[in-house]
Amino acid sequence: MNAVVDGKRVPNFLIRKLEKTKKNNIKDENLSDIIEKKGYLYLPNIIDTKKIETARNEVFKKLHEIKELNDPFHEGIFSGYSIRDHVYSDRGAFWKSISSSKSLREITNGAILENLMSKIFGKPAIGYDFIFLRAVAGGKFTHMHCDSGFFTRTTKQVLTCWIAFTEITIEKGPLFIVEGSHKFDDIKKEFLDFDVAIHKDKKATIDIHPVKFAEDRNTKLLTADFNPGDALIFGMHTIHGTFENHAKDKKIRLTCDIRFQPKSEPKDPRYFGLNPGGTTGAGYSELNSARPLNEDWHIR
Ligand SMILES: O=C(O)CCC(=O)C(=O)O
Ligand SMILES: [Fe+2]
Repeated sequence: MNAVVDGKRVPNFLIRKLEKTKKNNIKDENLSDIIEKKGYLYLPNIIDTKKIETARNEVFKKLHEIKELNDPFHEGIFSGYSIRDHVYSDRGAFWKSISSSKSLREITNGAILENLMSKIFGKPAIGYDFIFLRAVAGGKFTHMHCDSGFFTRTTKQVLTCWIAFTEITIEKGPLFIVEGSHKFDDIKKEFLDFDVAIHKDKKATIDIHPVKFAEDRNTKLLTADFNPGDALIFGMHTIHGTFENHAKDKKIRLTCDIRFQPKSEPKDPRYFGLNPGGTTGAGYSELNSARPLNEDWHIR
C-alpha cells in the first residue's frame, strides 16, 4: 500500500510513524510539554467508537440520500455521482446542517475533548463552533500548510484537533505532520503575521511537493493507520497536509477538525456563534466539503 500526493508516490523511507500518547498516561504526562517538544499529540482511541459510528452513519446517510454513496451507505463507498445541487439550493446551508448534528457535536464540542484541551492549556478551554467536517473522495488531498493564518487573529493560543471517523490507512489519504516543522524558523517567520483572509496575494498552501519538502529539510512525514475515534492535536505552526485518497475500494475518508483556545482569550467572531462566517465570511459554503463529492476542490 502506497502513500501518494498529487498522483506522485511518496517513498517509504520518507514516512515514519507518529508517536502515540497512551490514554492511560494522559493523566500523568505534561501534555503541553509534549506539544512543545514534538509539535503534536497522537491519541489513538480517545473517542468512543460507538459514538463515532453513530455520528458517521448520520453523515453517510445524508450523503447517500444525495446519491454520493452507494448501498449500503454505512460502508461509505463513493458512487462517483451526485444530485446534491438538485436537492439542495444552498450548499452552505446543507453542509451547516450536516455539521450541526447532535451526535457529531457531542464528539467535537463535547466533554472529552474540552476537558483534554483544558488540561493542555492549564485553564478552561472552548472548542470553536465552526468545524471542518471533511468527506474526501478519491483523487483528493489537502496541500501542506500550517493553521496559523486561519485561526490566530485574536489569540495565538490555539490548537487544532483532527479526528478520524473512518479507518484511514495510507491509501485513504491520512493526515501527515512534517517532523520537527513547528521549529522551522523560516516558516514560522513567513507565516507569523499572515492572515489568509486579509493578505489575499499570498496563499496558506506551501506549494512544494511534500516529497521534495521533506527531502530538502532532511526530515520525515509522520502519519499512522488511523482508526475511528483516534485524534491528533497540533499547534498552529506545525506543518501538515494529507496524502491522497487513492483507495481502490472507493471508500471515502471522513474526518473532522476543530480548534480550541482558552475560554479567557478573545474569540474570533468568525468562528463562534450560531451563524459563524468562517475564514472568508461565506459560512459553511466556503468549505471544500460543501462541494458535491464529485467536484474538484479549491486551494487556499
Ligand atoms: O483533513 C484534512 O484534509 C486537512 C486537515 C487540516 O488541515 C487540519 O486539521 O488542520
Ligand atoms: Fe490544517
